[in-house]
Amino acid sequence: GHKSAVLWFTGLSGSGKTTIARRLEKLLFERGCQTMLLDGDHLRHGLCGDLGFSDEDRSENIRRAGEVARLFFESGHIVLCTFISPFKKDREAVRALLPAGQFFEIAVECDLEVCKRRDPHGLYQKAIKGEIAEFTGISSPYEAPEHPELRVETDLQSVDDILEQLLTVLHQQTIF
Ligand code: GGZ
Repeated sequence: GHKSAVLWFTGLSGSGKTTIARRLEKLLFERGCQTMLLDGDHLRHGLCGDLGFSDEDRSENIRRAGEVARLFFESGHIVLCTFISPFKKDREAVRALLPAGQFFEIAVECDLEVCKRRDPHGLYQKAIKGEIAEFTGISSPYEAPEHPELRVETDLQSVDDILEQLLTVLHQQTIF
């Protein structure tokens, strides 16, 4: 068995949140853990399909995501959440829903220039041309975490390296 936990990955578009979370989920699954991956891109097609990218809509997006995370947490899952979640106050509100020691804010750091170069969906290019308004890092703010449980640097570390770091933190907190 294992304890439930929420791992909250925050970072810019293209920073690698989804890539890391998918790899970690696979690893945890292989070790018999019950996991749930909540991804910004996915929720925005369903539960949060009515929301855009204004500051208010992003806050509401994170509020709903946090409530869903809590439900899966209560049912015993290790919940992996990948949302840009650019505002400190919104991330703190999610943190407040969960017990200390079982909530992990993970700062997925990556130089903005590297994110722009990766540009997996061509969104940065569009944002720079002004075709997408309020794009995080270009025309909308990102507030980096000050005291995350873990910081990873995807432009400097390998994914394997980061996975090892994540597993160490989960072990230290006796999640599994
Ligand atoms: C930021 C945007 C925007 C704007 C569309 N700003 O990298 P992606 O493409 O696949 O994932 C991003 C996703 C961000 O949704 P979140 O729910 O994580 O955002 S937030 O936490 O701020 O509510 C990006 C895409 O949506 N996308 N327009 N203007 N990202």
